[in-house]
Amino acid sequence: MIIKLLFLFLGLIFTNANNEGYCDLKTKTCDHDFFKEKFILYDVNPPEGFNLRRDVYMRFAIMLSDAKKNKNEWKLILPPWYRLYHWRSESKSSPIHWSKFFDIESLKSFAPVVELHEVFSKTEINILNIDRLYVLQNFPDPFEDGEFKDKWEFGEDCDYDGEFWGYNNITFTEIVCVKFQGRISNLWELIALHPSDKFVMFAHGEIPLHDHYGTKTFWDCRKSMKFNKDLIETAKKFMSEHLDCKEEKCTSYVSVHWRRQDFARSRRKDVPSIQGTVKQLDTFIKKNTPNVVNVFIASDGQNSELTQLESQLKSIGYRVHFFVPSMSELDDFKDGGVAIIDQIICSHAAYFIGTFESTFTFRIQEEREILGFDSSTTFNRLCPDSGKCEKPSKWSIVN
Ligand SMILES: Nc1nc2c(ncn2[C@@H]2O[C@H](COP(=O)(O)OP(=O)(O)OP(=O)(O)O)[C@@H](O)[C@H]2O)c(=O)[nH]1
Ligand SMILES: *[C@@H]1O[C@H](CO)[C@@H](O)[C@H](O)[C@H]1NC(C)=O
Ligand SMILES: [Mg+2]
Repeated sequence: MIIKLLFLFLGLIFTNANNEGYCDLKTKTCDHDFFKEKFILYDVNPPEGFNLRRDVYMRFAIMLSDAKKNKNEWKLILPPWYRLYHWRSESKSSPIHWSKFFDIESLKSFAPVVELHEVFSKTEINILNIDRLYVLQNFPDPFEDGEFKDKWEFGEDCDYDGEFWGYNNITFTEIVCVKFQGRISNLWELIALHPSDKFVMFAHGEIPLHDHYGTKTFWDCRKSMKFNKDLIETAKKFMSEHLDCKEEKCTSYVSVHWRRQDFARSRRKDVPSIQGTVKQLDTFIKKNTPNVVNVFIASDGQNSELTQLESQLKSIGYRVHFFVPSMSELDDFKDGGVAIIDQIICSHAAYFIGTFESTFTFRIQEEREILGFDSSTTFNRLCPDSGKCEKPSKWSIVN
C-alpha cells in the first residue's frame, strides 16, 4: 500500500514536472535542454489544400527564423498532414509526417522546426497538453475606416474546428478567441502575454499574413523546402525513362498543369474545355518550341477527361505522358507524394503552362524560378475558351 502510494506520489511529481519540461519515468531523468524549449503549433482551415498550407508553413517558419536571430527559444512543431480534402485515396489514413514529403534536415537549416512525433517521443507521459489554444478569426470588415490595418483583439464565440490531426492525446488548458489581421510577427504580442506558456497553438494559421512577401528571406525559406529524396528520385527516373531528359533544365518536353475537379466546376471563366486545351497547347508549342513532341500532363482530372485529352493530342502528333503510380508507389508516397512528383516533373520542363490562380501551379512556378529558368518559359497559363485571359502574375526569385 505504502509502495503504491509512493509510486502514485512519484507519478504526480513527474506529471507535474511535465508542465515545465520532459521527464522519463523509467530512468527518472528530465531532459533539461528540451525542458528549456517552448513550442508553437498551428493548424489550418480544414478545407484548404496542400499547396496553400505550404505557404502558411513559410509564414510561421520565417516568423520563427527571424525570432531565433534574437535568441528566442521557441520552436515550430510541424503539423502532420491529415485527411486533406483532395486526397481521396486516403480518407481513413493516419496523420502523415512531414518527412514523407520534405527533407526535414533542409527545413531545419532555415528554421527551428521539429516534427510532432519527435516531441511525442521526448515524453513518457501520454498527453501533450497545450497551454493556450488561440483560435484566430477574421475581422468582419477588414477595411474598417477604408484601410487595411494590422490589428488584433480578443473575440468571443469560437470553437476549434480541427481534429488535432486525429490524435486523441492532445489536450489544451485554455482556448482563446482572437480576431486578427495583418503581419504574422504580431502573434508575438499574444504569446508575450503569458510568458510561462510552453505549448501555444494557433488554429486558423492561414489568417496571419507574411511580414514581407517575395523578399530574399522569403526565397531562402522557399528554397529550404526541398522534397523528400525518394520523390525526387522517382520523378527523375520518370524524366529519364519517358521524357528523354537527364538534366536539371530539360529541353525535350513541355509540361502542363491541367487543374480540373473543383476548378472546372467553379472557375469556368478561368479554365478551358478539353478541345480548347488541345488547341492552346498546340499553338503554344508551335510558337515556342516547335521541335518538341513530348507533353507531360499533371492533372487531378478524371480518367475519362484525361483519355480524351490524350487521344486528341495524339491525333495531332504529340506523345502524351502522365505519371501513373503503381499500387505500391501510391501506397508508399500517398496522394500527396504523387502530386509532388507531378510538380517536380513539371518544374524541369522546357516550358510550363499552368492553371490560373492555382496554388499548385504557383508552387511549380517558384520551383522553376529556383532552378533558374527564364520567366518566359514559366509564367504561362491556359486561357478560357472565350472571354478575357489575364496574364498570370510573375513572382521572380530574389537571391
Ligand atoms: N497528382 C496531382 N494532384 C493534383 C494536381 N492538381 C491538383 N491536385 C490535387 O489537388 C490538390 C489541389 O489543391 P491545392 O494544393 O490547394 O491547390 P489549388 O486547389 O490548385 O489552389 P487553391 O485552391 O487556389 O489553393 C493538390 O494538393 C493535389 O492533391 C495534379 O496536377 N496532379
Ligand atoms: C499520442 O498518440 C500517438 C498515436 O497513438 C502516439 O504515437 C504518441 O506517442 C502519443 N503522444 C504522447 C504524448 O504520448
Ligand atoms: Mg485548393
